[in-house]
Amino acid sequence: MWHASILTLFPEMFPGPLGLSLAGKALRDKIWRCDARDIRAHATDRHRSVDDTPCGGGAGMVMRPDVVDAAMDAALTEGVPRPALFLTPRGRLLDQALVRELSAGPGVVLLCGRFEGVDQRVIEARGLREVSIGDYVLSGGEVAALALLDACVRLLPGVMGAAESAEEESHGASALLEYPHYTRPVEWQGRSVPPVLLSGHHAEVARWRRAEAEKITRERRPDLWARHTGTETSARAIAG
Ligand code: 6GU
Repeated sequence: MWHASILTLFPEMFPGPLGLSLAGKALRDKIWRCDARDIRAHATDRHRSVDDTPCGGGAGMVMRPDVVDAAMDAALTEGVPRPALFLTPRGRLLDQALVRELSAGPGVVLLCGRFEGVDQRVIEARGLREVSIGDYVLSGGEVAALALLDACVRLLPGVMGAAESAEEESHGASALLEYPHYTRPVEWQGRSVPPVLLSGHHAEVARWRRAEAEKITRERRPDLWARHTGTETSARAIAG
């Protein structure tokens, strides 16, 4: 069973929305396990403190290395060794390549930061991989952890349908953005479904979708487009 341990000051936030829908079904099917742990359970003083003022001064509070380390120890004694990640806006951006790597392994231990941060020494001592889910600031790592877990769980064997899995595989690291989708009614509020989609010509439909996916990727994500064209070029070179 893929095993997620989450170290947080708000364990009630898990599994949260992941207890519903696809991930919730997978939880009930014992495809994965969601083990939320309260960092505060590892506090040692009579005030149960998990944070302290920053050395050097400044605003906010910093999570104590000894408390975080004890929480990590407790999580890692369960089952097989797993990669430990610290969710922070200063981390490396999460992408589908890292999601695939984590999903293919035994699970993850996720440290959710609150306050201004976590003492640098425990990040280094534990070799925590620092990961961010995007260039904006959340009030804590919990919502980011939920996003990461959702992305990993949907790739676990038995979670998605075979069709979606095959689709995922074919995209590889050089995904284009999706082409636009349409369904009935064919005419709605004066807007029509593009006629090619009603033509029954499968090859033309595929060509149209490809062109639309390329157009939207070029317009919205020049970074993805550059990576895509680069990969296409090297794939052709390898194929000779
Ligand atoms: Cl991982 N944490 C926080 N607090 N904010 C974020 C984030 C993580 N990723 C993007 N914004």
